[in-house]
Amino acid sequence: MPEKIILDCDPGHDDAIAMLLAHGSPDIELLAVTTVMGNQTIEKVTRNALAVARVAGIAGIPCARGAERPLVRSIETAPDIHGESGLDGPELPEPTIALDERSAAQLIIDIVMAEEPGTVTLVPTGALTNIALAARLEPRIVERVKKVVLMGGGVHVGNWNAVAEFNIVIDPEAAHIVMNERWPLVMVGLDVTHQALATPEVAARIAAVGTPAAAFVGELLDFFGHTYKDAQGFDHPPVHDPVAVAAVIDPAIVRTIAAPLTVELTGTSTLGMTVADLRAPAPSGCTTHVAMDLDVDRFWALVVDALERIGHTDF
Ligand SMILES: [Ca+2]
Repeated sequence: MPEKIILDCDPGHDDAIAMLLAHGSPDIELLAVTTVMGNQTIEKVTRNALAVARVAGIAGIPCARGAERPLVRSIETAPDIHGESGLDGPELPEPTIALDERSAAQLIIDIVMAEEPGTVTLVPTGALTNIALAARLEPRIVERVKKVVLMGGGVHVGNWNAVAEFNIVIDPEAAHIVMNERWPLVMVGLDVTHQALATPEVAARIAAVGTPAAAFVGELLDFFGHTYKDAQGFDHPPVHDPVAVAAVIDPAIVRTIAAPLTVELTGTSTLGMTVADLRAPAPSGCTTHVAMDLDVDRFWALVVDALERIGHTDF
């Protein structure tokens, strides 16, 4: 049985690839796509999500717009990485699917409450604002969700300050809520996503798929590679978000450790740090896990396979 997921994202170059992987994988049933501000404003990332849905050939599932600002703080975006549109590089097609009228948080609640308990996995690849709002608005979702597999954070490493990752630090209060709920949670952070580098060899394998969607990914990676080089000094860009989807497709693709996990909310130099207590053994009943290593070859094989299965889309 494919794993049912809701992808909550802020496209975003790597979010777009996460959407394509989720749609193209035979082991995933994509129930909905929801958006959250982050890489760009909610207007821009929502438009991008709908455009990517067309590129991927995603249809017949709801897509809903979510939070336009963090719970407490002012909005912070990442144009130096994702450009002014949030998805600079390829030309974006006009969306062909309409936005659901519900908020992202409400759509998440409606789906989780309608599906069998223990069957829906939440995959947030942006700030955790929508997930936190949904958990507060309908606390019963916490025991009904199968697990939360999020891209964000890192074990005491950062990309937005010395120890904080972007998705977490732009709404640390939301992350604190999500990480301190009792649902099973896997943090797919920088420790593993910095291993998911789009090398020239990877780009060549994607180009060889030879479809419009694969060419679209190639243009995304080209732009992403330049900004990651300029802004963060990477020779090859880390493609963060699809790693969380891959960890749902095949949990063995990441090596995880059970560890109590929370978020620093008051640090003077460590705001947004994800604090994992790695002192063994983890307390019994610990529901949080951190990913530490990635099977890089298997990861890219899943991405290429998904693109091949998507085949030719019309956009
Ligand atoms: Ca993202």
